[in-house]
This record gives sequence, C-alpha cells and structure tokens, in this order.
Amino acid sequence: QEAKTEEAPAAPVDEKIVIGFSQIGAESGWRTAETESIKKTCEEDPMIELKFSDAQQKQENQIKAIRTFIAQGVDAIALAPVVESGWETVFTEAKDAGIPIILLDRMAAVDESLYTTFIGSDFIEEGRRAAQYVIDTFGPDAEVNIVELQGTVGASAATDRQKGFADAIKDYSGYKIIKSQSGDFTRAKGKEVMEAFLKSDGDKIDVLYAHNDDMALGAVQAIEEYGLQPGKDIIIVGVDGVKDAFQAIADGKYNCTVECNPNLGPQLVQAVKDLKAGKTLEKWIKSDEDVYFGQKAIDALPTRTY
Ligand code: GYE
Repeated sequence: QEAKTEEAPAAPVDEKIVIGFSQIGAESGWRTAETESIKKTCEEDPMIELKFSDAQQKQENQIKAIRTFIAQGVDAIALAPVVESGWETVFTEAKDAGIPIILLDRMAAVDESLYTTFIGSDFIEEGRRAAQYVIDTFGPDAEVNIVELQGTVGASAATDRQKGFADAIKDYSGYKIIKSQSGDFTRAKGKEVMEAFLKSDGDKIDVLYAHNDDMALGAVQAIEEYGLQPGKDIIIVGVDGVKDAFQAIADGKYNCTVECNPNLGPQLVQAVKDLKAGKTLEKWIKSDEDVYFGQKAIDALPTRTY
C-alpha cells in the first residue's frame, strides 16, 4: 500500500515586517525631516509596519520604548540614541530576544556585537569640513576668534563635530575657540547662549561654529539684536543643510552649512529587508554629503528637500 503523501502546508500569509523606531524628539529641522522620511518610507511600503515612539529628549524614555518593542516581538529595533553611553543593558536584552538593533543617525558607545549596523554620517568629517571652510575664508596665518555652540551633551553628533573641528584647526596657531557651550541643538538655546557669548566677548568674535543649523539660526537672531551683521561681522558656519540655512545664505546672513543627510528612511527599510533575507549588513552605512556656501548654496536652495 502506498504511503499517503501529506498535503503541503498552506503557504504562510505574507506577514508585514515590523520595525520599532525610538526617535529622540523634535529638537531641530533636521530631526523633523528624519522622522518624516522614516514615516513616509514605511507608510508607502506594503511590506513594512512602523511602531513609532518619541522620547522627548530622554534616554529613559528610549530605554522604555526598546523594552516595549522587545515585548511586542518586533522584527527590528531602530534607535537614534540621544546620548552615546548607557545602552549595554537594554541592547543585551534585545540581543537575547533575537531582535536586531539598528543605530540611526547617532552612535552608541557599545561593543560592536550589540548592534547590527549604524546608518548615518561621519560627524568628525563634518567638523573638519566646517573648519576647512573657516581656514579657507581667513587664510592659514590669520588670527581668528571662534565661538562654538555644541549640540546635546554626550551625543555623538556633538562630541565628534567638536573633535573634527578642533583637530582641523590645531595646526593654525591664530585660530582659537574662545567660548564653547551647549545649545542643545535647538534654535531657542542657540540664541540664548549666543547672547551670553556676545555679552562677554562682543566685538572679539570672528566666527560662530554651531553643531547644527538650528542653533546657528538662533544665534543669527541674537547677533542682529546685538547690533552686528551675521554673515559679515561674524562668519556663521553650521551643520545639517536645512533649507532655512540656505535661505539665510541667500539673504547674506549666513555663510556655510555642512550637509548631513536626514532622509534615512529608504536606507533603514532596505537594511531591515536585507536582514530578513538573511544578508549581512555593513557595520556602517554612510551617507554621501556636501558642503554649501556662496553661489552654490543659492543655486541649491530651490531643490532642498528639508
Ligand atoms: O545634526 C541635529 C539633530 O543626530 C545628526 O541631531 C543628528 C543631529 C542633527 O538634532 O540637528
């Protein structure tokens, strides 16, 4: 008697790939653009379901969100870590649950085995590029007093933008950072700290270097209110490449923005699909970026997407 062949099991219903994303908050134009890019890419992709959580700038909220994602059994956890340190425990919990962690836009200081990939920019290089603009503008032998607006304390985007800039000017003895303080990546804080810089150092300041455009745009207001001309009396250099910075360059109030790409949605979704397909991801998926000043910035203004 012939053995009965068993009926093949019904093919599994196509299940969506679920991504849990813990976002930092909405402190800058850059971050809003990143959130939009991720939401839009996931919404438009029938294979993806996004669970979005806003941490309102608090690491403890991000840790809670990650634990919720683990409990929900998502397929991948994407995280923009507000600060670099303090992630070992919760990343280990994700690893034990077999859920990959994808770092988005900022780094976490953990062992490489605790995350799958970092999708984002080279912040040290951005700092160097900002410094190079200043050196090209004033020349290597000039005396240049620089004030610096740092991003969020402990964030990789702040630490590395500071480092890259400092490294690049260290061989030019006339270049000095006379004040450096955090403006927390926000416009309001950037303005407030710049007001204090102006109060103490007023007419000595040649350059403002800000770790993002929002803080620099806040500083532009402070400089105008102080009675100086931003972009002329004080050279303004920011990072991100948000549209408002391009507009300010066109208005003659701003000098240079070092681009940092927030449109990371497509790369995130691709990375998650690749993981699902069993592929090994590169440890660092880098963005291609440029530096904008002068006519090049004015020409690019109409095509800026964020
Ligand atoms: O430059 C800044 C934002 O992490 C790269 O965070 C990001 C930075 C960005 O708030 O504007």
